[in-house]
Amino acid sequence: MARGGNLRQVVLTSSEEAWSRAASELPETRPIELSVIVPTLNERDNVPVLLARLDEVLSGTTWEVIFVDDDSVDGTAEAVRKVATTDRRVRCLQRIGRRGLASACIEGMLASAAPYLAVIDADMQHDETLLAQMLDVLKRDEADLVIGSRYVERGGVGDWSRSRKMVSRIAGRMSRMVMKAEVSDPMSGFFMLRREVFDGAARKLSGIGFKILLDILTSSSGPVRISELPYRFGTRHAGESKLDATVAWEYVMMLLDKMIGHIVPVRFLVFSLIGLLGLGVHLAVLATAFQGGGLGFGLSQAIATFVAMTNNFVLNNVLTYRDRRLRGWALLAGLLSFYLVCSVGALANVGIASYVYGAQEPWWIAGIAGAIIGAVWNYTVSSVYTWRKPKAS
Ligand SMILES: Nc1nc2c(ncn2[C@@H]2O[C@H](COP(=O)(O)OP(=O)(O)OP(=O)(O)O)[C@@H](O)[C@H]2O)c(=O)[nH]1
Ligand SMILES: [Mg+2]
Repeated sequence: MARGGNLRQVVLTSSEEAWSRAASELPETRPIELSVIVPTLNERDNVPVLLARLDEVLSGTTWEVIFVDDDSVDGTAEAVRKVATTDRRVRCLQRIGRRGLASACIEGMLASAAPYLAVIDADMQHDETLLAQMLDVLKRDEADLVIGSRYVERGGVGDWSRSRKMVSRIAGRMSRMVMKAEVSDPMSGFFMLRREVFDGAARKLSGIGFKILLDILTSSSGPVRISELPYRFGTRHAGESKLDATVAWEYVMMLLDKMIGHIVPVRFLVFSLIGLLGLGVHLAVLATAFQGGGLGFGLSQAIATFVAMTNNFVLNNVLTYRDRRLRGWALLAGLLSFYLVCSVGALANVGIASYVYGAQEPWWIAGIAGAIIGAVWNYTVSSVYTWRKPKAS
């Protein structure tokens, strides 16, 4: 990894030199030193406040801010673009039909050319006055990544409830399963790093969920020198929290992805586990309808199949594909396509199992082979047709 507090050395070809000369005659000539990436979801009223604060604390450097907005319904993107028409330092990257804090930060960083990158929330809970100090640490080459930490001396989590403190502590302990470096606040959403650190990690990032720093720390390609600066997590300025129970679930998915993602895609694993659960649901409904309800076997089996498929669809929509979650009419269309996909999957399952059984293999090997082929088919095809292009809510 390239080191040094100064900008990277770039060798220019003659045509690039001509371009660079032409660019230097434009009114905005100083190269950007720092890109501040701000993920946003319904943060319209926080935009002007954050901009004013960044303007104040970053006066000593050339900076830009990239808001990565997931098509907020409150007009956050419009508010950013309004300022951007007169202030070149402000940019909006609007994602349609996408969700996810971590992936938003990744795409914001990829959209930047600056040698230093910072990530900060839009709601003023992070202490933006730390940004200049973070930049100094990097420029003095004392570290490659600086974390705004709530868990070092003089840091703090503010007025969190006891349950939130406990969840945060448990999540911090769980992070040790995938992270070797000793970092007191790997769950922080407030940090600054050299672009080389990000570039080295970019292709290995899982991009799932809320915890982009942990994702970067566990994906880095070489040793990263880390510094932690204390800050007290503040109270949200305007708007509402986006934390909900599924954030915890996404965290588990991210950890699983880090641990076994190189062997089997974590989405496939979750999809298969839901499939297994679906089998249980199927048998329970079959038993109730056939034995308890006295319906004919064919009808009971058909009812059980529909209930199990519907159950699997709902769970996959909420858990496996939270980032592409279908809502409204798209939910209905998705359900119908899922029925279709699974019906073909069932045919493939039975066909393969019969073929393997016919080839003199034991019945259970034939059964497992059919189930695996069916699961792979259902997963692959539903990821293309059912959860491919969700509508943003
Ligand atoms: N682009 C994008 N931004 C998001 C998404 N979810 C949350 N954010 C933004 O990420 C930042 C952190 O989200 P918050 O809801 O404030 O989460 P938090 O600070 O951990 O929790 P609170 O203390 O309850 O505010 C905010 O700027 C949100 O607008 C998302 O799915 N996409
Ligand atoms: Mg917040």
